[in-house]
Amino acid sequence: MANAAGAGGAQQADVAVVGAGFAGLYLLHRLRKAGFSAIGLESGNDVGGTWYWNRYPGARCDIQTSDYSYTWDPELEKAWTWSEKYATQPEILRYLGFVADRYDLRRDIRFGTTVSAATWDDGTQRWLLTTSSGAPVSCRYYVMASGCLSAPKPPEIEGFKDFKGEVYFTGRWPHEKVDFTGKRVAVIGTGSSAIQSIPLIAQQAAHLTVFQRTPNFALPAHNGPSPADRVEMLQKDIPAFREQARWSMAGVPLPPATDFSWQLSDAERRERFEKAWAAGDLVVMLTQLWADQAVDVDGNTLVADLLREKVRAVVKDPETAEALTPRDHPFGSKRPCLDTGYYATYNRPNVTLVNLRREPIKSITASGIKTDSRTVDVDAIVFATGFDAMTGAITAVHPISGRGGKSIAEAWEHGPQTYLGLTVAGFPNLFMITGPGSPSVLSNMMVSIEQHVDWITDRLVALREAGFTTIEATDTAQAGWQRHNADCSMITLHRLANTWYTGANVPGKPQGVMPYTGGVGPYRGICNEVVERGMLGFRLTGANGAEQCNDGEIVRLQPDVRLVLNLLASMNLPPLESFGAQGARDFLTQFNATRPAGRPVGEVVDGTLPGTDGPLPYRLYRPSTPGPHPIVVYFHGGGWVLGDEQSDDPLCRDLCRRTGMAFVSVGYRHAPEHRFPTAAEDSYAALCWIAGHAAELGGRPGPVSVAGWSAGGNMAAVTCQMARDRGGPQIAGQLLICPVTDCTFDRPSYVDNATGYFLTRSLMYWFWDLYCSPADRTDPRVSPLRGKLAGLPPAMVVTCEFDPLRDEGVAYAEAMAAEGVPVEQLKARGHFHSSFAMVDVVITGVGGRVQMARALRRFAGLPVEETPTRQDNTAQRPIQAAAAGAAD
Ligand code: N01
Repeated sequence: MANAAGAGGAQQADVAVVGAGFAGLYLLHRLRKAGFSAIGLESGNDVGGTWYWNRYPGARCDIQTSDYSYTWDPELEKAWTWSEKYATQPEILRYLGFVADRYDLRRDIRFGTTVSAATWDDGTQRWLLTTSSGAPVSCRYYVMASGCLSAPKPPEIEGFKDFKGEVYFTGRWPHEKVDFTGKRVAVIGTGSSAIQSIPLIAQQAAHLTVFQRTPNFALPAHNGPSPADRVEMLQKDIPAFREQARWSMAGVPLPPATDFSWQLSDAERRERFEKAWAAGDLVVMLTQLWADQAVDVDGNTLVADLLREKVRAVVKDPETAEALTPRDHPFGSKRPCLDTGYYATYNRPNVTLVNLRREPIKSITASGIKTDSRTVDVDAIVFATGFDAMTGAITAVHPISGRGGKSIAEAWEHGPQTYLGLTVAGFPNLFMITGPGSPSVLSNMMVSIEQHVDWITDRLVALREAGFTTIEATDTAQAGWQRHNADCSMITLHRLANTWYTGANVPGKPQGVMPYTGGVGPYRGICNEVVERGMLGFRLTGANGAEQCNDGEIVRLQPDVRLVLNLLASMNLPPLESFGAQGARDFLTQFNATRPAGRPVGEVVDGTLPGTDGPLPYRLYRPSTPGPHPIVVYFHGGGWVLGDEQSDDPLCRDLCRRTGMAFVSVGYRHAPEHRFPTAAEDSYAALCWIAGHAAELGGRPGPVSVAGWSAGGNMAAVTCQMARDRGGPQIAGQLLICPVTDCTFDRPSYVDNATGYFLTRSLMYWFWDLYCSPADRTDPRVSPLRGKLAGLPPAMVVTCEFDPLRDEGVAYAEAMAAEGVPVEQLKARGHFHSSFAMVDVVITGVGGRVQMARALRRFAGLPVEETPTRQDNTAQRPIQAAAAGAAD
């Protein structure tokens, strides 16, 4: 309980909490249990938050209520039973009232009170809050539990004030019953609120006119009792169910689909889709169809097309059906909706849809709404026009002034900047629950709210125990978090739509994906890691000058690279070199069998070609476009010891599709059976044969290009030097991906990345030892950096930040450039040695491979802007931007 009086008449509290919704109530409960005095400030006259304000007809949750409940007290879970799969707003509000009573929370909340200003005082190291009623509040910590969708967007339509009829906002619905019987009603907007309310308003109104700017994807809720399988799953082991939700991607215990769309037949895809449609569950439709549905435009289009069919199947008037069909954004990139009879409502004779894309609203008049081509007179207008989401409740409601008097609105002038979505540099002791930069609205809010409340409360306890009184994010940590968020947003498709997730719905708002798209489980892991690493990225201060600042960035790896490396670390594998050569080969075969199969290309042909000492296998990948195609001779990775012509299959397929060029992957012989210079000589012999038999392979005669990854990059570099020195063949260009270029092991990347990034320093030592005796190591056929570099073909050299081979790749690129070779470098930030080979696993590698494909096309004299297939999630935006996501 907060003290009633203190210095200057302010009410004193350890913590002030704005908002008495799900977040605020749980926080007040936890703070009290932890022995802090706390005061809740709530503008509504009772608890409920979003469920207090959003009382419009049809308002329900759209995450199953079994998942949309508090989980922090097992007794509470037993004490409440939801009546439906998706509870109504009144039932959810009753639940929150029940919780407030059960834990006696109302006594700490000042209702009907808004904060008019919050100011940090550096002298007292406290926040001072002025409020609309009651005494000001002085608190050590200030927590915004004010919700993500709680600041309704003002109606920015001209003439709004002239309307003489009834006006309603879905987000501020009156507490009294609203009766539309016999009335002409307009609804503006077709987001979740509109889609829930339109069918019910249509049942009452004499006529309903819906003004739609952008159609949205909506699925039937199939509401009713909670599904038996769900109830059974929950009841079988409640703690396990909850724990699984906490570590999932979306906060619901559903492991994501693992099959890729191209591995399924049309019939199999339809079957999955219909099953998801029948489930009536957004999370099922968003995550359970195929692995590429949320990360790849093509995989997503397959779902979106099936959803679009459903609209046509219900809505009888074809023009109305077309207008209701979303075509401008991938499914899931804008918040999809759950409906009950939404599309069928448009078959009613008393409902009209006005397509604002065809006839925009010009103004609101005294009697109705005027578009470009008609005036619709109405008795009531319902604004279902949404919210100034995520930042609105923090910047637009009251000024929050931090260190030096700077307001948070100023700090976020160009978009929200946070550390972990929880704190803001320059605003000590300020926390946000589910703020921008945290998973919040892209997750089951219950899971995210509880995680934030627990994290904050645990930190406050730890600060108290350690004698610290302030906590503040550092600029470095915050900038790193922004970068990490931007990296995450390159994986999903949210950035491809204009939505409230990106700020696009509010005129003038800075744009960018605001919620964290990396998933609630990974996010939880990161928040825990911040603590484990000594409050990394926070400055803590206390009495007598006590200070602790462990500065740094919590995530420097690309998000998907981090997941891959964490997974590998959790497997606790012995070092690869400990298996011996054959054992390591067997391991690689098994490892490769578990990776996503590469995507289809026009044709794959296996064959042999004559090598220096007998036949060598090759695998030819032909694009689906008519040939002949320019040829790329490809050399696989594996440290001259492992791999074969098929072991980089997904990468070859990917580059074949992106370039529209034919790839011939060569099976050169390996050490220790065949030591240096066998691999180099085999590779050169294969190059000569392929160049000489281009037409036979369906290739375009003329210069070929070479490409390779890792030791294959070494082969590609070496064969270019051999071809130059031995009279051909002519090479159009070389793509070297993380190549071995030199036998020196003391460059910084060998030291910095010696362990922890899969390719280790000791594994490289082992490869070198098996392939090449020390006396041979300076030979340019294995250390091309030691060779003559003038006169080599144009090159693209790709290096990864967290790769022992990074610096020798950069050195090779620089040395070639110094000798006049045209060189393009791609320095992939946050990536590791295998990033670009792990196609469809390391999604953030897409931008880099787009850039590589452009280089290969340029080498071959093909137009680089042409995209042969629309296979990656970068297809809808400029390729340069895609590449920038992966590279510095
Ligand atoms: O708001 P919205 P909402 N002229 O922003 C249109 C959650 N929620 O309140 O798309 C004409 O989605 C706007 O058009 P456009 C849920 O997360 C949950 O419906 O910008 N039209 C859009 O159609 C949801 O996503 C539940 O082109 C204008 C609509 O108004 C979030 O809250 C229920 C306009 C606004 O849709 C917000 O949903 C309800 C203008 N000037 C809400 N301005 C549950 O079931 C805006 N529009 C849990």
